[in-house]
Order: sequence, then structure tokens, then C-alpha cells
Amino acid sequence: MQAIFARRARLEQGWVSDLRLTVAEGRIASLQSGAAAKDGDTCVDTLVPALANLHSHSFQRAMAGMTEARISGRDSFWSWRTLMYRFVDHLTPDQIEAIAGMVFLEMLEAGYASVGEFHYVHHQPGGQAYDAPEELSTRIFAAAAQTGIGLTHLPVLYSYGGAGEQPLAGGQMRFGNDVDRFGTLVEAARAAARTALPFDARVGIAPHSLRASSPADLAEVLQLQADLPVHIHIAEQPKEVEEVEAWLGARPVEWLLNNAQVDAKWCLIHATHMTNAETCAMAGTGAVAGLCPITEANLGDGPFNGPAYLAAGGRFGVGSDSNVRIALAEELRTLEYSQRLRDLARNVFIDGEGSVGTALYLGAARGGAQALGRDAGRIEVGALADLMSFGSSDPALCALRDDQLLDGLCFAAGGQVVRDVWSAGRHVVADGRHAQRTQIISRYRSAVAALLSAL
Ligand code: NGQ
Ligand code: ZN
Repeated sequence: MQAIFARRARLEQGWVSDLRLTVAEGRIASLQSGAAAKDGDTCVDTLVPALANLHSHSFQRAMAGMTEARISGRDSFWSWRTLMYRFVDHLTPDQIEAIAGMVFLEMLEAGYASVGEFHYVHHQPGGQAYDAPEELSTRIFAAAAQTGIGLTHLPVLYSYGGAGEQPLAGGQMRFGNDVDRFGTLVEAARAAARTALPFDARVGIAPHSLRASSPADLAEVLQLQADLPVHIHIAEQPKEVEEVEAWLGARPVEWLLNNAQVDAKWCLIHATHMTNAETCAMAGTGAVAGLCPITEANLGDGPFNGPAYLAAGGRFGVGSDSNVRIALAEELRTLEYSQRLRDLARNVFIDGEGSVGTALYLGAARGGAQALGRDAGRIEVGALADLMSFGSSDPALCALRDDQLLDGLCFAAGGQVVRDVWSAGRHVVADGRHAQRTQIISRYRSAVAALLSAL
């Protein structure tokens, strides 16, 4: 049985001092505050639940910084996507595994304990399946197993090139499956996950978006799903909203809520462009809004409608999506700042009064865990031991009271304050570093060098 001793910790009821926490079989077995440390305990400064990173396309990390030069009169999400598809055309299975390893390492060192990998590159360039259709899923599993991150794998159904059942084209050929072929892939991935990954791993499903699916396919694919997570990209860009409205006669979120049983196992990624009515209706479903603030800023998507959503009781979590940056506090800070810039106001992403950093951090911990189907996001007996420690003696934090520490973490400190991360009890980051950092980075360097020479 491992034990952690924390000078202070944020439990559900609030901050406590001198917490001794034991872990058995990946879960929190006991909690005692006002305790003394025992020999062999891992001693930390400040202990909080670790966040889930609920939305990632790991391969996109390797193109970070390559799409920031202006190439046409007006670059957009769509011109970024054209470049991304070109990049996809060259990735090999080894490269996909090496890049995912790097990304999962960075996520863990940033303070995330788990990731929702929204995985849509399934096939060879041109679209032919690998001998094992789940080949590239197993590459993601290998990266997760090596790093110890808690994986919720989300194989993606991507069947059409655009709204109205347009055919797939170019780089999209590697993504394509019909519902039958997708069902086979999901079954194979689930079987492989059982042997390759620890008990806390999950394999959900992800219809990519309304524009890459059809109403009939969506209804069929949702039958594959029992209680596992369902993720979908939705309403990220105005053009997508217009196209879906012209095709289906309703805005994307409006249409989805009217045509699928959206509930607490769903995660709606982005949900940027919603009317107030859609925002309130979505909040009422219990689904999680999967917000990706850094990527949404980078791609010029727009700000999420936070005030109306939170007032209606909506749940949210954060993801690093394109992985142009992997930085936990920066993700939360960017979310809040997107609201301030739009509203010309301060302290916006909170329902009611109080510490915005606490509302952002603990809200994202809860919502992220829900979206990944992880019994985590809080420090409580029985929950998965997804934990993060940070050092409060950092100059950016040393003047703060306990109830200000998460404000300091979100708005004042750099990522280096993160000291330890446990994922389902696996102590994957100690002293700010992952044990396999050096090997994972050198493998990544070789993989991207090979990829660049092929581009
Ligand atoms: C994705 N990215 O799945 O990576 C998409 C682009 C698409 C974002 N939506 C691909 N940010 O939309 O087809
Ligand atoms: Zn995405």
C-alpha cells in the first residue's frame, strides 16, 4: 500500500492540513487530515485532484509551430486543416506511437493524469486498412502504457468529407469507415485494450462531427455504446453551423439535442457557436462541454458562451486538442481570458461569487473525469487516485492563502510548480519529471526528423 503525506490538500469540503492518503489498487483507500507522516510516505506540499485532458489529437503535436505563417489573403481554420491533412498523409505507425509518447509525457509533466485521445487516423495513406484494422489504436495504447497516463481511447467514425454526405477526399482517406467497418474496429480495439492497458483504461466512441457523419449512421453507431463515453466535435466554426443548418434544417447543437439522447456520458467538443437557447438546453442534458481554449484561440474559433452555460448548471472540462501547447494552467487561464476579452469584464467563468481559479480547476477536474468515464476528479475515498502536487513555496505562490492557491496556480504561476502526478495510483511524475523522459524525447526527435524528410 502506498501512502502520500501532503502539507495541505483540497478535499471536497475544502482545504485541510497534514493529510495522509493511502492508495490501494489504484484507488484512494483512506484519508486522514491532521495526521503525521510515516516512514516511506511520499511527502508533498499541496495536493489536488489531477485533471483529465479530455480532448487530444496527439499526432498534431508534431506540426505545432508549422502553421503560424500567413499563406493566403486570410488564413482560417479551413486553411489550417488543409495543411494538417497534408501532414497526415505521411505519418507512419512508428511515428504515430513516438509522437503520442511525447505528448503523453508532456501532459503528465503538465499535471494531467489522463487523456481522451480522439483518434481518427485509422488507415494507410490512401485509405487501405492495415492488416489489423486496430493497428494505429494499438500504437496509442503502447504510448499510454509506456508513460502510464490514464487513457480513454475514442476511435472516431469519420465517413464523409463534409456536410450532406460529401465523399471523403485527399488526406481524409486515412480516416474513413462506414458503420460496419467501424464496429469491427471498435471491437478489436476493445479486445486489444484489455491486454495492453491497466484497469482504468476505457474505449468509448466518437462520431467525428455532424459534417463527417449522417443522421442514419449516427443513430446506428450509437447502438454500439452502452455506458461508455461518446464524444463529438460540434459548432466550432460559423461555416459548419451554416452548412449543417442548410442541410438538416437546424443548428448543430439544436439538431443533436433533438435527434440523439444526449446525456451525462456525452462530451460535446467546442460547442462554441450556440444560441442562448442551445446553451441552456445543452447544460440541462448533463453532458460535458469539452473546451479547448488554447486551440480554439489558435484556430480562431471564438469564445465559449460561459456565463449562460454556467448559470444553467452546465458541466465542462478542458482539452489540449491540437496540442500546439500542452500547459494545464494556461488552458484554464485562456478560457477565463477569452470571456474577459469578450465581455470587457473580470472574473467571469464562475457561477456566483468566489475564487475563479478554484471554480475553473475543480470544475474541470469533475467534468473532465466524467467525460472520460473515470471515477476521479475529486479527492475522496473510493475514487481513482488521480492526483497532482504542486509547490506553494514558488515565488508566484508563496504569498497566497490556501483559498487563493488555485487562483495563483491558474493566473500567476508557471507550469514548473507541478511536482508529482499519480494516474490511478501510478506515480508517473516525481520532482517534476517523468522517469522515461530522456528516452521518450530522443525517440520523438528521431521520429519527427524522419517525418520531415518525407514531407
Ligand atoms: C480534427 N480539428 O479532428 O482534428 C479537427 C479537424 C476536421 C478541429 N476541429 C479535422 N479543431 O474537422 O475534419
Ligand atoms: Zn478536435
